[in-house]
Amino acid sequence: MSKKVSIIGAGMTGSTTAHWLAQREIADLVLVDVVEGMPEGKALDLLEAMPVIGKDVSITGAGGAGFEATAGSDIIVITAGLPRKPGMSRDDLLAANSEIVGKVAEETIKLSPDAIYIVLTNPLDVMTYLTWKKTGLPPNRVIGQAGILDSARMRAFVALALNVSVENINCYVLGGHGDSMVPLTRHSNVAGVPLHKTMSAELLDGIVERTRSGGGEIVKLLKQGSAYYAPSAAIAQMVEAILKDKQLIVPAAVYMQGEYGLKDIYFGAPAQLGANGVEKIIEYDLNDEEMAALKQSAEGVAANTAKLGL
Ligand code: TXD
Repeated sequence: MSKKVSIIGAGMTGSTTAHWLAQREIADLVLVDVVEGMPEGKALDLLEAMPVIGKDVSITGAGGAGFEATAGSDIIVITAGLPRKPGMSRDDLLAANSEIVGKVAEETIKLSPDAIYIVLTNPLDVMTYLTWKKTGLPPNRVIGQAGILDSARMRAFVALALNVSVENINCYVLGGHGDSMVPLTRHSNVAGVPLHKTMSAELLDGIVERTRSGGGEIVKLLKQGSAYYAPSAAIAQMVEAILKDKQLIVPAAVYMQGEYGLKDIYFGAPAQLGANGVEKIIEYDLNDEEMAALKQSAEGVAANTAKLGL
């Protein structure tokens, strides 16, 4: 039986997620949006591309928030909500997006009680927490996407600086998905060589800074909307890890139950993804400075999570 992945929010990240997933031919896809016609149109367009790339995938769209089409999903991806405008922080989106995401979670869980949720909507850590609360699922079945993207940005900048294949570059960005994210330079490496041994401290500092403001750099260039190719590629990697039970370790927003000394927040940490969603949270050996940076990031996430009043 085919697996089913429903993507709620057929905007830039949602439709691009469908694009990456269709190429992988791992699940039938449903695109849902409040806008009428748009998800149907995008789904049909993508479906018509399948003969060209030789993939047999069912792709359907449902406008007017037609959640019935999502019934029986194995994975629900939530990208519904507003993106940032130039000058806005991710946290500025909290009020508007919590209304949207809360409703999406409540409606979809009724139709897919066994689903695993992957959340993208900003402010990411808080929206993932909200989804967990509203669905009532165990925390391993609700995951937020941020860390793969933030780490991929850092990997891309290192690859550019060193002229080395992106495949050789391992970078780990933990913490909240915001300006206080924590790029772990000590744990990052180029084919096993610690990052700081491959470049000057100035160059590395510049890469860390560019990683932290990587989302804003794109928002500023686009002038309308925010990044979508890399974020959606990250979701597709998570979906694949779950559907294929890969036990893939990636940084993701996961529910903290004492790991890194943190509790009752969704927060970016290395997580092993498999058929049950989050199979395990990996704890790195962190020094005092790294722990302090994580703690500071966590305080921001906790303060924002408290605004939900849940
Ligand atoms: O790494 C990350 N976590 C992020 C987060 C990376 C990129 C984008 N990130 C956030 O995802 C971004 O800040 C936004 O909060 C979401 C979605 O970004 P996207 O770029 O896809 O925004 P769009 O193109 O505006 O698409 C959002 C769609 C749009 O088509 C709306 O009509 C729809 O969401 N929408 C809804 N769909 C279904 N149901 C409801 N209620 C609804 N409300 C809006």
